[in-house]
Amino acid sequence: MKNRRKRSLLYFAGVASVLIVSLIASNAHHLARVRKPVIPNRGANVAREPLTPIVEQYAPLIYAATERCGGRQDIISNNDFDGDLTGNNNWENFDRYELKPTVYYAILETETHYFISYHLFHPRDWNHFTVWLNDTHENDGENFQVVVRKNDGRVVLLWTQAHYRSRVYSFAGSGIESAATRVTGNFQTVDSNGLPSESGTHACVFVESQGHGIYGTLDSSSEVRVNADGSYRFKSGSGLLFRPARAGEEVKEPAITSSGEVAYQLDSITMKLWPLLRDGKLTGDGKLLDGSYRYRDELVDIKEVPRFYDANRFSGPLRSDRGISPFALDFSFKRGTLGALFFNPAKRYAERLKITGSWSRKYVAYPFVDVAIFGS
Ligand SMILES: [Ca+2]
Ligand SMILES: [Ca+2]
Ligand SMILES: [Ca+2]
Repeated sequence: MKNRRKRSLLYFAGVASVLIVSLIASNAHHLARVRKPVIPNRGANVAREPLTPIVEQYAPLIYAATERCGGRQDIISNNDFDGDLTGNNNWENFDRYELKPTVYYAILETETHYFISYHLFHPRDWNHFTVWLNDTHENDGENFQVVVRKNDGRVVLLWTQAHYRSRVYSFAGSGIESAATRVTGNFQTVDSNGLPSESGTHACVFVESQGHGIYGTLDSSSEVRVNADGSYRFKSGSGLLFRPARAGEEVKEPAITSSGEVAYQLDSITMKLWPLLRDGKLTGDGKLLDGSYRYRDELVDIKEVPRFYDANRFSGPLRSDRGISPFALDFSFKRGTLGALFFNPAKRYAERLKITGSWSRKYVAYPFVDVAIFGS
């Protein structure tokens, strides 16, 4: 009897030791400072489109909190940094290739407004300490969008996405008020000199470290403060300001991730990713994106609106595909309306918010009509 109890105790002590050792082993890499790799970024050149100059004029300032040790994982990157549009090798290739700070965009124009969708990609959603559950995942994506009033050039709305939820920011005089969706509050813009200004064209957003949720810089969840003189301070003391690259300026991964300004490049989703989605080459296991819902309204019928990046690294009971895709824009993540803010924002905002003043639903040169392959 005594021997059996002793054997049980030894058995449980052994199991506990194995668990503790493997927990330590699986977290050991978090202790190491993540260094910039030597293999150059393998991404394709950026694509431009006729309205790219408008996108450049309104290019956002991105205040990204970074972790002092693992800050490289908080750098926004092109999603083909390893030379392919395959999602499920990005966790592994993260350590091998340089990242190239990139902001993806898609722009739609109506008779009265511009709608500019932005997408930020990180190869890893990460955490300091993992317990083998869904606290980290391969590939991470989040979106935000600005709405510009054409008659005076003002940015009248900022919409941001954080962890499958979203927020709307606007101001008195924008003609945009709460209705079915609540307006969270005001947002910040800066002028071409980097100074906060109501008429500034560059919206300011804050991006979290690790989970990479996006908020307006005036939101209560923002961990950066942008001052009247354009200076800024991160709550944690560690962060990067990603700003649009100047003409001829080289865009490259920063060697230091705890402070400083980093130039980013702009790349067109409409020119680069949309043709692949339209032709069925972008979604499914082994491709870049996955987990699609259909979106259709009176304007467009998209059979596949991918919700996630494709991935194969374990991230919990809901499978490994994670990180929001560049097309998955809406106020919720629900089937039926997901994609509405990407493909038909003029209609979607008018459904969810109280909008007064001139607001056209008629697009100029709508680029997503060529969807014959998806029509049924
Ligand atoms: Ca890849
Ligand atoms: Ca993988
Ligand atoms: Ca998949």
